[in-house]
Amino acid sequence: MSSLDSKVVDIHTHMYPPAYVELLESRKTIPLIRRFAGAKDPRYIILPAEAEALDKITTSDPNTVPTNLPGRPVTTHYSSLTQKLHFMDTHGIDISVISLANPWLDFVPSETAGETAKSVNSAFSEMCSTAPGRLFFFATLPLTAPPETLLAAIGHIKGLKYCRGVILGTSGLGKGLDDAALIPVFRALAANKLTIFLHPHYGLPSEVWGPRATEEYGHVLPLALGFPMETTIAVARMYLAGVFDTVPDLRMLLAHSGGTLPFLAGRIESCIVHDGHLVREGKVKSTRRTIWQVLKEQVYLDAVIYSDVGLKAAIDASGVDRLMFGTDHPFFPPLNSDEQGEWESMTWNKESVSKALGADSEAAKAVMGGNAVEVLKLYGD
Ligand code: 5CU
Repeated sequence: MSSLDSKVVDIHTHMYPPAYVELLESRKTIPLIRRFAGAKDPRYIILPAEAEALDKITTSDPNTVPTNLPGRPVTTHYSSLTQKLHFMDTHGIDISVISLANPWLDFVPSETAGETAKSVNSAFSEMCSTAPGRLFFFATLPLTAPPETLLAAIGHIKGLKYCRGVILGTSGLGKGLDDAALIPVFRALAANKLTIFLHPHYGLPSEVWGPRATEEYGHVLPLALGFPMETTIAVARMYLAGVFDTVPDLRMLLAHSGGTLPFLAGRIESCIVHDGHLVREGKVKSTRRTIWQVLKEQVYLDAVIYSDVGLKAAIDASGVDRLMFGTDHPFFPPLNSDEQGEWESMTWNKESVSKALGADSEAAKAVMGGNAVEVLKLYGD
C-alpha cells in the first residue's frame, strides 16, 4: 500500500449490486441483461444502437449462433467485491469510490424508485463496510420518484458513513439539469456536502452517427464522442441557466475530464459575450462569473481521458488541484490479455498523468489520489 500522502484513488469505478443485476435481467427493453446460447457471459445492452442489433438477433433464425453479440459481456467484474479488490490490488489502487453505472435508476417506475434507491444505496453502504478505508461510494438518486421521495433519499444517504456524494446522469427529472425544479435537490446536496459525480449515458441522437455506424463502427462514436458531448451540453445548460450562481456551494465532479468543456470553454464565453439577445436582456454583466471561473470554483474533473494532451487541457481549465484519477472499471476490459491481469484502460490514464505532470511529482501524486482524499474526505475507516 502507498504511504498516507500518496494514496492512489480511483473515483470513477462502477459496481452492480446483485439485486440491480436481477432487475436488469427481468427487463424486456433496454437497459437489460440477456443470455445468449453459446456465449460465456450474459450481455449488458444499454445503448439504442445495441437495441437495434438485439432486435435483429431476436427476429433471426434461432438455430444460428450470432457472431456479433450486442452490448458488452457481464463479467464477474460487474458485481463481485472480491474482483473489485483484486483489480485494485493488481493496479496499486488504495481506495475506490464506487458508483452504480449508467443508466442508474432512470428507467425505474415512479412508485418503486424510492425503495429501489434505498436498497441499492444500502447495498453500496454494506459493500464499503466490508473493506473499511478502501471503499467509499457515490449514491444513486430515485429521479423518477415524487419530489418528497427524492428529497427523502438525500436524507437517507447523508447518514450513510461511506457515502461521499451522488452519481447523476444528465436527464434530471426529464428536462435536463437546467430544470428549475431541480434547484431544491441541488440545494439539499450542497447543504449536505454531497458532491455530484456527473456521468453521461444518453449521448447524441443515433442519426448523428450516420447509417453505417451500427454495422461498421462498433461503439466508438457514441462512447468516444456522444458521451463527452452530452456532459459538455448538460453543464453548459446549467451554466447558462445560472444554476452555479443560484447554488454556490454545489460541487460537481465531471466524468471524462469534463467532456469537451476544457477545450470549448473559450468558445462558450465568446458566444455569450457576442450574443445580442443575452446582452440586451442584461445577462452579460461585467460582474458575471465566467465559465472559466465556475470550472475553477465549483467543478472537479476526473482524469479518465487516456492521453496527456486532453489531461493538460483539463488541468489548464480547472487547476491541478481539481483533477482526480479514475479507471472506468469494469468497462473497457483488455481484449487480448488476461482480465485478471493489467488493464490498459488503467495504465493509459496513469501514464497520461506521469507524462503531463512528471512521474512521482507532487502534482502527479495529487491527481492520482491526494486531491480525492482531500476533496471527498476519504479518511477514517
Ligand atoms: O462501454 C460502455 O458502454 C460504457 C458505459 O456504458 N458506461 C461507462 O461508464 N463506460 C463505458
